[in-house]
Amino acid sequence: MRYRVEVHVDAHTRLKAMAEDVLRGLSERPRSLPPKYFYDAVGSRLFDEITRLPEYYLTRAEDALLDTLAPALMHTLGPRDVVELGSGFSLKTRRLLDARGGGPLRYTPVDVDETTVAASAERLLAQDPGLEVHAVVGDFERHLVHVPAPSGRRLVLFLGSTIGNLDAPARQALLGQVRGLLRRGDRLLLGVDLVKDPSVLEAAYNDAAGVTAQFNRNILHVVNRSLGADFRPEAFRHHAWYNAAESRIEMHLVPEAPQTVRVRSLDLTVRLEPTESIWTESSYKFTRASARAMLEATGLRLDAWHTDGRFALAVAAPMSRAAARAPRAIA
Ligand code: SAH
Ligand code: AVI
Repeated sequence: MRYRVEVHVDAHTRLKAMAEDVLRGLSERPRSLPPKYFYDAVGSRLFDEITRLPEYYLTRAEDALLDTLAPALMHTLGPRDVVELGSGFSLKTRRLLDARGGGPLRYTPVDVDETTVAASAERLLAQDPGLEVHAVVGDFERHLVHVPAPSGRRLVLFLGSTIGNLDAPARQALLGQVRGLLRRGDRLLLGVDLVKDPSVLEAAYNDAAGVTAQFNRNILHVVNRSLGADFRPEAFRHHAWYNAAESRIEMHLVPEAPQTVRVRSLDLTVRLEPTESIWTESSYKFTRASARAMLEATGLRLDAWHTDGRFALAVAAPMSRAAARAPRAIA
């Protein structure tokens, strides 16, 4: 059997988790919603559109880096087991899979959006006779324990700067789990967006065609549909700005006028004022030093750093237990 899918987010569990997250996020100040709820079928399609926008350089930059790096990486590492977190449409993954030059390989995409995972698996299997797909539909922060035992040398992919959508404690927790998926000789390939001129960063999240604004408002459509809320998404303004002190783009939804929102499933009523936004996403930007420190804090060694000056692909290896405990020499 070449295709297997395990779904770890049945509708009931997903709704329960979303209810808890939304209740917490809307009750706290600043109000917030977790970005993983952008990605229903519409949100995934809008993100795909974002990746082709002239202002959103991230995907093109990473794709070009992968194009250059893939043959040497796949040849040197020779993986037989590829796990990808937040795989989405697995478009860039093709570059890596193709570069192995055939041969058996098991691909394990892990993503919350089942529709996208299934469509991507079908496409990859049709194109690649040597491939076996064992998909895990779930939350990569909670369900990595369900990634099957390695079928050979493993390469874990975490592309697209999705690591940047997590704050520092969540990044550390997730990379710690990724470290647990790796054995000696295995590698992590991590895509990170770099700190740069704020005008370039802000343009990437404020495109002229307004697709990012639609993507941002989609989270309110998801909450309306899933939890019986009555947000009026069109009455919110998209606001994305670069917070240089925290090295992150912050994406917010600002009510144009006071709005009272009822969330039926939570028995919750919230009064939103134009002075208070809903914080929907952070997109952290890195330097080589900050990426290296982040990796080392979880027992991963920065092995190689490929960059075009805007985006970077970090190749990381698991440190031995002794090296992970030893104090780091100053570089
Ligand atoms: N890797 C692709 C897609 C990036 S978009 C690329 O580089 O273009 C981010 C992807 O991560 C989406 O497919 C979304 O569904 C998934 N995602 C976001 N949060 C997630 C979570 N907590 N668990 C699993 N998947 C998640
Ligand atoms: C998926 N993630 C890395 C994107 C980002 O750039 O933070 C999501 C996104 N948000 C707005 N535009 C794209």
